[in-house]
Amino acid sequence: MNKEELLKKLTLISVEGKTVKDLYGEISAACMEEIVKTWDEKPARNAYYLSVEFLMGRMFFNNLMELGVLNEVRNIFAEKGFDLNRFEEVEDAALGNGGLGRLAACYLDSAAGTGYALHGYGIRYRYGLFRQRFENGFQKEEADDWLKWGDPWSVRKESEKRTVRFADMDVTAVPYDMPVLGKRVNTLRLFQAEGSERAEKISEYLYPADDTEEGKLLRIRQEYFFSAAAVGERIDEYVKVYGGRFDRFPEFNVLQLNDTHAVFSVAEFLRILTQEYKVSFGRALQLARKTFHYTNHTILPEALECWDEELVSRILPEIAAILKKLQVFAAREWQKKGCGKSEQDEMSVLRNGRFSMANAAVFVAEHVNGVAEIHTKIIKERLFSAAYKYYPEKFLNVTNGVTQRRWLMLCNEELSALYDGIFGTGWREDLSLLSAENFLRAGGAEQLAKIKRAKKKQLAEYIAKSEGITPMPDAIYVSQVKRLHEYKRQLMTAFAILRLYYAMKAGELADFVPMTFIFGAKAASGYRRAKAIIKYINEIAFKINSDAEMQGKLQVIFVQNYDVSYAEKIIAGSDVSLQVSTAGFEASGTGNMKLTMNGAVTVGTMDGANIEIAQQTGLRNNYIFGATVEELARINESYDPSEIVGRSPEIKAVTDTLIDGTFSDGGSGDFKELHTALFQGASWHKPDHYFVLYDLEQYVSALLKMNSDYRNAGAFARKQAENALNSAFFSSDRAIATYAEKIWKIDRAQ
Ligand code: 26Q
Repeated sequence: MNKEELLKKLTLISVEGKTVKDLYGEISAACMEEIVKTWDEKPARNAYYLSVEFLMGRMFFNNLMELGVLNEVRNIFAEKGFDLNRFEEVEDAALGNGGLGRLAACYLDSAAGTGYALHGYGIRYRYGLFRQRFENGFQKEEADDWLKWGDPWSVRKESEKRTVRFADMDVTAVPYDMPVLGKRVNTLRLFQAEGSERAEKISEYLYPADDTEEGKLLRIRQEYFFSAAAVGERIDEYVKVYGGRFDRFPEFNVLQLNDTHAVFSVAEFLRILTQEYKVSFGRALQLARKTFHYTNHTILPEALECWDEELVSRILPEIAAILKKLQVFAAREWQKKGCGKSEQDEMSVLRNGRFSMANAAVFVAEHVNGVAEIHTKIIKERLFSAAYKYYPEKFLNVTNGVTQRRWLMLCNEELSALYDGIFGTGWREDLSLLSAENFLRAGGAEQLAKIKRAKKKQLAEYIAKSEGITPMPDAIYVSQVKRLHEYKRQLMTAFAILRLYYAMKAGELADFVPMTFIFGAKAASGYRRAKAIIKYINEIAFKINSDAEMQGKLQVIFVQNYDVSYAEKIIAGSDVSLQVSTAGFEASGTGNMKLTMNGAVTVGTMDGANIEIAQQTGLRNNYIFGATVEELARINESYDPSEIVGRSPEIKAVTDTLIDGTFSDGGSGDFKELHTALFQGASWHKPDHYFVLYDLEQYVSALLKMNSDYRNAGAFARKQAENALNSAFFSSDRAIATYAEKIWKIDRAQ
């Protein structure tokens, strides 16, 4: 890339009479012109990340940073009287729901950043994840019209479009390529569905749920659409060079399935080889088993995809037939291995008229991985225990990671500059060069505390501007930012806040350091209890924030439309990270890593990657509480939440607010429903399925311990420093290097 050339070009752009959108388009286009010249040739062996979601976030600042021109361009336009931060109005492309989609984006970033040829395949949704507004405390959803800003960072490849066939229609898949910048320039290829009004529907909306409550034909169409386009393209490219013998296909193509959402690509691969190239089913399967790898991201039963055979047969009869045949082949293999009947049932691809996409993936994939140590243990011992027994060599753990380029260098320039001063700039490419010891010796803790104050101030200003409420300047900023889900237990945080509130009203907690709780979360539009929890927290926020006695003491803010760009601000400006899922439910979490990287201490449970975070950064620097997986397994049968409220008038007072009229749910009955779920059970779950009340007391104690530790500013800064400086393991550079070495067997470009 010719940096001088680019800067010259940018200098020539005039700002007179132009809108933010005009300038955004022009500057981006000028950068793209340079980028496409350097778009790398692919090496022989490439890995492909097949994901129905890529939550890329705003590309502008990231790409300018990667091009090494961000500061110069800032200055060039500042001189012209235009503040580049105006581009903060530009909406992100939110083509993902949450963790899984953002992980895909971090992985593309790290692969390009460290020089691995990893490319993405996905869907170019016309509308991304809905934009969230609160109306009287209720979540309202609005379409995310991200294209109104144009799409200057991708290139439509008209000549590379292809046809995807369904029984009832043909659909054209038109690729849009987005360069992913780093040491290499890789490609994220998103397919847009075209050809007819019905066809276009396929890529119109991202499914706004992170579970599958409503199994839908449209979802199957989406999954097959991009899976078939991707695999069809890989096969065509191969055949062009090597012809119709597929022996060497796995040598050049590594296909990583981001959860089961792309498992149709396996069936499509088998279909093309057997039907179009007359390869035998057995041989095609052998090849598939050297090509595909599967990552599991959830053990929630409602999120494990099972599709009705009838449904799949209706629109994809050949694919249904292939999946059935897969079941027959698998059963034959299991028979040979001597698997018992119940084991075979547990592993079956087709059972009771439903295809299990996870079992298909596990059977075919060469590798199956979980995303944190505890999660991998759970999939080995519980979710896929039979498969683990017969195919132990397939299973491995790759703990998730996050890219320090976006989640440190971009969102926390101040901390990054401090690191440069102490360590030189090498840490930017190798986070493990950070040393807590050297940092502390250089007086880093005090500096970090100063930076944290600055980032809190920036965050407070941003929240004030966006939400119309100003966070207290000297409070502890305590954040819980993630999708709204019962297992993530935002409701438990709400109860904990109420406990603190009532205690203070009763004149207790004299030494309490002021706290501002910051929530960010979207609820799936059809997930009633999740929406009720949002309303409940907003009611609590309203009550506490308007209570004169709480001024300067306690504050609750639920930000609207939490997205990647908002995350960048909250993550840099938080003192405390809340990671309080029910043990065994959060596969990994990645927000926990981002917050740790920015020096927040964790108040959290022994779940997902929290466990590894505590190991890496030290138990003494965090506040780990609550029941472990083992403990929950032990008490599960006998657990009775009403016993807890019977014992504790404080907890009773708090849960009663769901039904005693303290807060209004607008007459919807939603709060009552939350209460019912806690004490009677709901959705075929036992009472308090997520052990909210079981862990509540310990949660409050952990918060109070943290609060009292905060009084010792020096010691607390040291904790924050040890968290930030020991977070290298959670770089997605490490995760990608592990995938590359253990699963993909690909090398870094020299
Ligand atoms: C499936 C079928 C139909 C409609 C929607 C879905 C669907 C969509 C999204 C199912 C699941 C998801 C997303 C799951 C997810 O984000 N899981 C998270 O993955 C992260 C990255 O590994 C982990 O850190 C989180 O712990 C995990 O919850």
